[in-house]
Amino acid sequence: MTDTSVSLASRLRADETVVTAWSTLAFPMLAELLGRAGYRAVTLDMQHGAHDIASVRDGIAAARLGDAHAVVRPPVDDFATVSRLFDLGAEAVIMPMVNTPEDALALVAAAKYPPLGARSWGPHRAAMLQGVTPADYLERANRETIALAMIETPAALEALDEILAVDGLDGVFVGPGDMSLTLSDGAELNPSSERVQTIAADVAAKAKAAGKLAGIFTNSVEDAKRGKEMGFRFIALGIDMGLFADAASSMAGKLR
Ligand code: 3PY
Ligand code: MG
Repeated sequence: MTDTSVSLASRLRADETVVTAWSTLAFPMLAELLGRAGYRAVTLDMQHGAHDIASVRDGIAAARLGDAHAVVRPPVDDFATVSRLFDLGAEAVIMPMVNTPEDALALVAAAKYPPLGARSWGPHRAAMLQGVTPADYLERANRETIALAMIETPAALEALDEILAVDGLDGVFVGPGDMSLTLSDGAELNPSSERVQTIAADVAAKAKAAGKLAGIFTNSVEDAKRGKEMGFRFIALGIDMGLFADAASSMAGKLR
């Protein structure tokens, strides 16, 4: 069971490893189920998953009910939604396809209140969910809401040092699938390749040197363990559809 009164930010900053489930099915109860099943965090995916703002609104509360930290990935370049996700109680946002320091600055502007950013005031649901007063929410917000920039293209790798230097950006999150696709100009999808994994290790080291958090998406227990050894502390492992399909085919196979 996760103690969600301890924030995701404080866990990660204390170098704790947090594994997140990846939620694509827009049924909030599944977010609760994943938390109750033992995941410390659940990431609701609006980029490739079926989540919309209503399922995310309910999914964030459901994850919390299941004692899991709620994280959301918004659609590409949808910076306005970032503020809204924090307003709804997300503890972290993973922005896909951040390719330039300007993208990272736009993320920080949406994620952080002044002086770091330009987030507009209205975290009513977040304060209610976390059981804090608006004043307490404001006092903690810039520290406790985590903005992560996905690094998953050659452009992002080229600009990595500048992205990591953006004040207010909490960290980076490697997308090895897109990285394999973009590095090979569409020829290969191989998130576990040595090339991608070597680059991922470099991203983790650079993030650490810059004093930023590092996360990664993984497709197997082996890759998750490898990611942890590389220094990643926020590790995605297990997509709801895959978990369900594996369990279903195993059960159906037993009955055949
Ligand atoms: C990637 O691997 O590209 C991702 O975005 C993971 O979802
Ligand atoms: Mg991706």
